[in-house]
Amino acid sequence: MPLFDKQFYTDSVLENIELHSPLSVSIQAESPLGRKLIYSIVKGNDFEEFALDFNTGVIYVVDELDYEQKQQYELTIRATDGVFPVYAEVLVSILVQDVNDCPPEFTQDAYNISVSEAAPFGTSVLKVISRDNDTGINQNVRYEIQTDSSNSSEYFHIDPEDGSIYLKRSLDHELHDSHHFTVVAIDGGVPSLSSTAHVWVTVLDMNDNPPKFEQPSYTCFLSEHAQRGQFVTLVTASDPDYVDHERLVYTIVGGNEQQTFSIDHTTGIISLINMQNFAERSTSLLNVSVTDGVYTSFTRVKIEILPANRNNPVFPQPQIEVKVVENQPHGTFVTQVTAHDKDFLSYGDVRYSIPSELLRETFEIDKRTGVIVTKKKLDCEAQKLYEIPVMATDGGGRSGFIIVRVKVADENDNPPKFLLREYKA
Ligand SMILES: [Ca+2]
Ligand SMILES: [Ca+2]
Ligand SMILES: [Ca+2]
Ligand SMILES: [Ca+2]
Repeated sequence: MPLFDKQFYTDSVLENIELHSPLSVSIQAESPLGRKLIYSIVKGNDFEEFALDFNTGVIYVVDELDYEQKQQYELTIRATDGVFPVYAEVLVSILVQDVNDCPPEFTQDAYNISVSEAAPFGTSVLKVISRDNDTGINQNVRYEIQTDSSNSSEYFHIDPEDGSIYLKRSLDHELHDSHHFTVVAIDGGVPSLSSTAHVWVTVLDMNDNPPKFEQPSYTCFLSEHAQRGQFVTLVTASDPDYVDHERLVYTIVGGNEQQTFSIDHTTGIISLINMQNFAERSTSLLNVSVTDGVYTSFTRVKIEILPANRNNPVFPQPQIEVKVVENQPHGTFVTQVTAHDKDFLSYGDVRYSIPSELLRETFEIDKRTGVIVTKKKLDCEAQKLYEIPVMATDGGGRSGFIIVRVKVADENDNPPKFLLREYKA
């Protein structure tokens, strides 16, 4: 009967061994009769990963081994006498050794998460998990964030040991409404293997900004003829927070004591609603607010009333009478007339004139002050009385009149005495 040189054999082989490589184990049996022996595998090679040289007993690996599938083989090798049907068997234990041939694998290729911009730094937002089918250091995984163009690594930090992702700083929906980065899992093999997964972060909007008026102040004009319900102006505010876009509320908070104006709370349209006393002042100044429910901002709305020319200039009396001593030099003061006009601006701005060409040869009026002076010496003997029509005209062409009666006094008399005598008579 053949006799093996060992009671059993062991060998180990890397799982990535090249096909048709021999194992290092040397199996030897001898025939006591010195006859030639033939080797064969009789058991443990169901899938024919191994082949045996029947002459030499050298075992070859002929199909791929995979530590992750099968870590050990027990082959039964038979040595048979070439002449007589006698044989002996021995066990060969083949241990498959792990090599780092499995990359870590994430449980998901992509992670989609939503994080509120109100979440403070340090918040844990996600935990990525990977598996590595190797053993030992070949399956020890560490995690990293791959730096990418959008600088997401400024915002996120990953625990290299357990894959937890934290906020390094709080997010800002208004700045970036989403982030994307890749995480990489790297095993400890030499050389190492790695794989990546995408992380998509949607930044949820919160109300963290105040609304702002498009203009710090508004000026608009409204005719004095305006009617009830008439559009006055529109104020508009914007809010960087998307969640507030439909939420802004406008209010008049000052300058509207008589409730002359109203504002539409949602559109910001200001209209005229109370006609009572509305044109009393030429300017109204409203303080208008806008709020998103938390933050409030203000603007000023100046409403200028454009006047209508409703009134004539009016003199206090229809006529006045004055006396001027004869023979005074030209330029002598005669009198000053004043007319009033209730309208605003140019419609209330009065100019004076003497419409009579004939009288303008003798008298002159300052068109602004209403001061009348003589243009030449008066002669009591030639004309004792002048009746000067004076016209006051406003910027809209409306006018009023006064008659200025000028009595010419005799210079031979002492004027004060003359007056006294006149009163007595
Ligand atoms: Ca591995
Ligand atoms: Ca492996
Ligand atoms: Ca807001
Ligand atoms: Ca926001």
